[in-house]
Amino acid sequence: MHTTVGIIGAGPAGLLLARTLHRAGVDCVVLESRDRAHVERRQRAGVLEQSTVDALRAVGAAGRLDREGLVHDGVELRWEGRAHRVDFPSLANGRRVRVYAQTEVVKDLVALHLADGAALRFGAEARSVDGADTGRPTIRYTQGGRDRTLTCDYVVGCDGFHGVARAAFPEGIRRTYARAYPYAWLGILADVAPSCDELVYAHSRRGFALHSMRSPEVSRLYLQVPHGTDPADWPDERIWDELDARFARDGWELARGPITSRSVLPMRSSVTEPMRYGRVFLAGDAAHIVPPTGAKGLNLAVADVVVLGRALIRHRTTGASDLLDAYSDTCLRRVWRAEHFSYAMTTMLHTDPAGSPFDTRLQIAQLDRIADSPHAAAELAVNYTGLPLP
Ligand code: FAS
Ligand code: PHB
Repeated sequence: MHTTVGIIGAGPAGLLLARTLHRAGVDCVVLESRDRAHVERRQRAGVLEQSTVDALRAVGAAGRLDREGLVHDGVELRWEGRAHRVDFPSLANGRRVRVYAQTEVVKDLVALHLADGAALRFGAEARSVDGADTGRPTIRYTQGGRDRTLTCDYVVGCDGFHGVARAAFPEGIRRTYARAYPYAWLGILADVAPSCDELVYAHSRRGFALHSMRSPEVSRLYLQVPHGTDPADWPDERIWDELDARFARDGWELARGPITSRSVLPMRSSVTEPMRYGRVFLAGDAAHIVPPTGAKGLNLAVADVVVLGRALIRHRTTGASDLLDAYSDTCLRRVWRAEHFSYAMTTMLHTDPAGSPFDTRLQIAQLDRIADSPHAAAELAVNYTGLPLP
């Protein structure tokens, strides 16, 4: 079988790219190793930048998002008994964010793509990408117990951190920059109304905590835990007691409710350069990973495929390859900005087990600075709400 663009992975990156190309009449096939139910229920990100909302609107995939998404004009920081709200519109040229779960973005894109009769194959696991430096890169995959091949004009690896597309780049070409963090996140979903109208990021000497939400009835919360934590060691009572301690603030109470899901998420930063080799491209988590403290992961994936979709369509319709040739450099500038912001938010708010009291005082000084200086607060607001797309 042959297609113009072979896409590996039906996460936000692969699905948005496929919908963009399909609507422009560019033939593409998406190969997804898991089944539809798994892909649609995988709990991940929750905050969409304005640019992400605009990108989903541009492909007709923002109907439910516009109806159900929660518009947020700020976030609250808490530390040492202090609380400070960072206002987005006044500090970031009117920009704001939308709270709408990644699971819902994926459901919306899958439904639209299947309704269009587009080629989206579940249970199709890519094993390798060969011929990246030829005019006919080939994806070898298995589906229904059979080995198959898909020859392409271009291949885009949207297959996440553990995908296979990166391996198509020769060792001598691929450079990976990475940092691991000495902690992880325990994330929960709870059937209880959020105890705050906007997200609360809490620094505490016991560790970081984040209060987010999914709807007026469902809360999404995270707490910093040691590497290798087993979620089974954290029964509901222990989770709520620890969150209480970390969010503690006079006159504020954390509502409790049944926890319906819990999972541990490792924290890492990673960038693979370049994001293109020959006719194989990387987009989203396949190319870069950020710790979720800055709510950048999903939004970076969207930004990559907006740039790549524009470049592929231009090449197919005019023959010009200028945007394709600039893809990697164009995306990496934004990726590294987001990597730094995510690193800065993470190290400012988390308690390093090997850290000293001096480190804690530096974190408190950083947080005090954001509360006291509109310039420091604006830097956070501009990065959190996202830079305009290239
Ligand atoms: P994804 O990883 O979403 O999608 C890759 C797809 O490729 C998957 O469906 C996978 O099944 C498929 N695949 C992999 N190998 C394949 C193969 N060989 N053949 C075929 N298919 C293959 N970001 C935030 O901003 N906030 C958060 O709170 C947050 N929480 C996260 C929690 C977890 C557990 C993880 C892993 C990530 C989290 N992220 C968060 C980041 C996350 O949102 C990613 O940035 C986002 O999913 C990136 O989208 P994609 O690049 O499409 O990759
Ligand atoms: C979420 O709602 O899942 C979420 C929000 C903000 C973050 C990370 C996760 O920084």
